[in-house]
Amino acid sequence: MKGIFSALMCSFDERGNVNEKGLREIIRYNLDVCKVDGLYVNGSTGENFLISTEQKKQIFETVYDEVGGEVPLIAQIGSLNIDEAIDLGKFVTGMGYNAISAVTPFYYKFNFEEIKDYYDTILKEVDNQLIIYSIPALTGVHMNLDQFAELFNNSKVIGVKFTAPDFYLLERIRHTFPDKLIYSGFDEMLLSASVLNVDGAIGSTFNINGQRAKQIFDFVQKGQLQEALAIQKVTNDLISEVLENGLYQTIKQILQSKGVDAGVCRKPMKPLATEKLEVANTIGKRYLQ
Ligand code: NGF
Repeated sequence: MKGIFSALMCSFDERGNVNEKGLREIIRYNLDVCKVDGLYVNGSTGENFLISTEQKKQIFETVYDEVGGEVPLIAQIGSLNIDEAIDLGKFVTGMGYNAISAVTPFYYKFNFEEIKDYYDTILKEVDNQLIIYSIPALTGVHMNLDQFAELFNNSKVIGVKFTAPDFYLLERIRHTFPDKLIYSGFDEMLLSASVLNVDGAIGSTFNINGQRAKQIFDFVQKGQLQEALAIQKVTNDLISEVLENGLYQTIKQILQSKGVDAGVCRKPMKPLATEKLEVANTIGKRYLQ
């Protein structure tokens, strides 16, 4: 469960249906070319919050089938509808997913007691281990060290996917909970998080740039910071251009240019205009041979 996990992309057709053949190709690219250590399924990058329960299950099944035990799988089952979260948690647990993960409930500005109750309720019903998905910039949910401690009190909560640029809090969590799994969530900050001894990272750009992410992580583990920095620099050049051009659409187009049927993004995300398609292809050629 340690190392570089891709926040797996999903291939959708023009009508928003899951393209299973394309999804399998994305998985193979991740495993065979990017050589990632695991997959995080139906996260933000998987456009999870834009799809139906049936589609989520279809994706969980297809991924499980294609991976066939090659790497560990984490299923993001978090939903504002707690019944859906429990249903999905049971579904993936029955299939054999190594862990579940759930984004902190958002939109209604839940207080911390409600957030804690959300996780405890899921874990009473689902016989699996859980990784908290904390992404304050998108959810508006900011938790402090004491609140993480309360969530970690539940022994089935085995870690956190920490997607925030708060290295003070990250260091405090690492120091206070040496036995919990901590995954860094911002790919452009992988080196800095690795220095703080995170156990791994989960990210969108690993779908195309997983090999460099693995190198950064490995160099830091070996204490070779200058080597890690050189690769983080190229990685950040790539990430800046991808962000500028449209994050998920550009990653999909780069995959497409590598022969992977990555499809399009779900509405309301818009397809790339022609000039931006060309920019995406150029980024792919420049950084990912
Ligand atoms: O896409 C976002 C939104 N964050 C991802 C990652 O934290 C999301 C990150 O890789 C994720 O893991 C998931 O799909 O659940 C960024 O895309 C990357 O660092 C570029 O900024 O913030």
